[in-house]
Amino acid sequence: MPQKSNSDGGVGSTAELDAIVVGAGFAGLYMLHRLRSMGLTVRVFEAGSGIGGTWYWNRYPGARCDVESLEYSYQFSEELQQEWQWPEQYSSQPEILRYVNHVADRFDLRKDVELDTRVISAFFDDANNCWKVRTDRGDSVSARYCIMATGCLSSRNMPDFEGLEEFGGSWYHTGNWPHEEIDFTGLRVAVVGTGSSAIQAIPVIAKQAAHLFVFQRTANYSVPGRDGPLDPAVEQRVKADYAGFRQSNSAQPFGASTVISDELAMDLEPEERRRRFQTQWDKGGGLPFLGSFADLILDREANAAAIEFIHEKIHNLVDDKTVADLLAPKNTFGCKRLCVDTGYYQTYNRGNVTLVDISGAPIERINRDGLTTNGQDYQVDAIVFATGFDAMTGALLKIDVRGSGGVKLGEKWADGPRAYLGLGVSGFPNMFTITGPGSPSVLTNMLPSIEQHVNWIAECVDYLGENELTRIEPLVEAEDEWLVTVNEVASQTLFTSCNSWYLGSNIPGKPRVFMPYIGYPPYVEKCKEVVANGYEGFALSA
Ligand code: N01
Repeated sequence: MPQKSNSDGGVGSTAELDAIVVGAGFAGLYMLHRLRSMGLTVRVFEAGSGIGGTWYWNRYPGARCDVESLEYSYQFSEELQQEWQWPEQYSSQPEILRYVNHVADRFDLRKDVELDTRVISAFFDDANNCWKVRTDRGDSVSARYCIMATGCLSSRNMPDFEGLEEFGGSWYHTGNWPHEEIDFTGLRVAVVGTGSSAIQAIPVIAKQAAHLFVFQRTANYSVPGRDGPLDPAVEQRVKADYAGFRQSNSAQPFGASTVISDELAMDLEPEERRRRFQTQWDKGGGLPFLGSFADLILDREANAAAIEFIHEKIHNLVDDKTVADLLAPKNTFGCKRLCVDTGYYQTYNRGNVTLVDISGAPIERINRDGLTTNGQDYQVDAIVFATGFDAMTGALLKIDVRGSGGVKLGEKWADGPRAYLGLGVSGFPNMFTITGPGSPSVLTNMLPSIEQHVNWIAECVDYLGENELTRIEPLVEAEDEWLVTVNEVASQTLFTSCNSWYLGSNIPGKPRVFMPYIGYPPYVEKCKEVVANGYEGFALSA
């Protein structure tokens, strides 16, 4: 029965709930916690059979986070961050999933999460200023606010390979890995793709498989992760002033503790520059290497110096020169997400691993026994597709989202996403997107970015309730200006110089638009400014 909400967020609402949250990953769960603490009624719909989002689905062998554990964690509860003990410097997928489940129990979140329930449509009801949401299990619920916590890398990219249905073996996608242990022992295995997921999985699968064929279309840059146990002294130091640690991280360009050098690469003598790269390489991790100099993704010469260093490393690590040449990427360093690995390049020295170059000849077809490329057949028992995601917009556009006047989000975004600050979309009142396109999201440590968005949205909802306002949406002009800003900043970098999922160019037919905003601290300032100026750029009404 629809109830008249009596909570702050639902003044005068005929909606059943104050808010619906789509997705129970890190973003959705914290959103639930925040809104519920404000006394609002909230329901979370989650397509998976468990919570955790990315870390629920991506259970492939070797899956691990490339941001340090002490930072890739919630900061909203001092008790939580003091209590939790991370065993490793960089957490493995099972450990992160254990953590997020602990958080759900500790804050009693599960009772408002409906698992195994996919939202199929969300329509804005202009007359009542609320959202009507339908799910694949037949729920039909209305709420004042619809908050999309659908994730940036959650809609899998499964290319339409001809003949896949004929394949006689088993096949997997890294982003939808089975929950039971998959044992490749004694099998001939194909891995398609050489992005971050593949680069983590390949060394593990190679140790089990009778033979592993890696189908590489574009070589990727990877630096060693150098995972290890978390140093108790580091943990103690951070925990002694966790708030201070978080505060200083938020001032860094990626919102992570890595300090980005303010020196320019070409200001150093070649030997000195090399020593710096070597130090960061030895330290391990993607951000430390990217932060070797201030201008690696800004200046061509600096970029070329990083390329030269990594190429040399690949040639030192890989015995066969032809294989090393193929593994050495040709594109701009850092314009695709830098990968982090544990023994990736060395894996190609194993007798049971073959690199198959498909840069000039795509996979032609899949048949009962395996794959064919360049006229050659590769017989395999299993195929692992590590082919990535329809990033940042894919999950949202899978839902039939219709705003004011029935406008479809898919139509509004036909030429690429348009959103104000990655938080809201004009024409889609009372809808918020957590780490949506136009926000720094994927170019930062996701956890603080998620918390910053959730806090902003919660405070906004509180403000609307306090002021008896029932409707908020970005102004078209503000949204347009923000899009210009996002593009201007990106065009000053080398990010746009190669095809990447940041640009949507990994998905056939997707408009080529640089989606994230580069620069965490200025972005956070901008969000604060918008609030200080009475939600500047948004239209608010009762
Ligand atoms: O996906 P990707 P991912 N035929 O898009 C290839 C995060 N992440 O899942 O480059 C043949 O990077 C494609 O080739 P090409 C991280 O942000 C983080 O690996 O398009 N090949 C590419 O090699 C990361 O960036 C962590 O030419 C095809 C690969 O598949 C993001 O998730 C770990 C093909 C896809 O690589 C996505 O990573 C894992 C086709 N038809 C992921 N289609 C950590 O924190 C695609 N490919 C460490």
